[in-house]
Amino acid sequence: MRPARPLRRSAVAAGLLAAAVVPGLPAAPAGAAEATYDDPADATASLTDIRTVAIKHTPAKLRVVVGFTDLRRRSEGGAAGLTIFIDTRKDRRGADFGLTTGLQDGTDYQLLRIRRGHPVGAPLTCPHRVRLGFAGDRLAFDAVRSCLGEPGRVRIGVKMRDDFDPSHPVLDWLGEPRSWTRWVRSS
Ligand SMILES: [Ca+2]
Ligand SMILES: [Ca+2]
Repeated sequence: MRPARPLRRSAVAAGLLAAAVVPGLPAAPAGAAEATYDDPADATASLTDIRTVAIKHTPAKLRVVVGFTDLRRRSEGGAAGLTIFIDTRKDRRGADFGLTTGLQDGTDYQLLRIRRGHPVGAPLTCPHRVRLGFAGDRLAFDAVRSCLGEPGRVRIGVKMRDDFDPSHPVLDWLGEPRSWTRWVRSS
């Protein structure tokens, strides 16, 4: 998978503005290192409809946890996959990194640099991993912060594509298509 087109530097979508900050954490954007977002059941043709996304940005690493309607080890049809776009630099338009992964057991995944909407160079080998939790319908992506150039703040976009029926792929974004979360600062 690769980004289909250059990512625009869009404002946070209305759906994301309504998202809730994790209870018990400071609600103010400045200094907050953790944020969660709900996404509606708006891609019900796919079991991997995106329902929640949680971001945790610490001095050590970035963690993104994506929750789905029903994450299963195997698909009876075509495969589904996920792209997490990671924006780390405001002075470069759009995403600076992208994580692509399948959503079935034993899948491969790749973390790539992105410039002007396109992957560049070989997959990164710095410490990062994707774990699929089928019991909890969750995907967890972790990357050490040095993988991403030690960014002071990050924002992400999340896109799911389900090719269960390849003639009718199902797409689901967190929020509006090509939208971003707010910036999440490292503590
Ligand atoms: Ca959804
Ligand atoms: Ca950028």
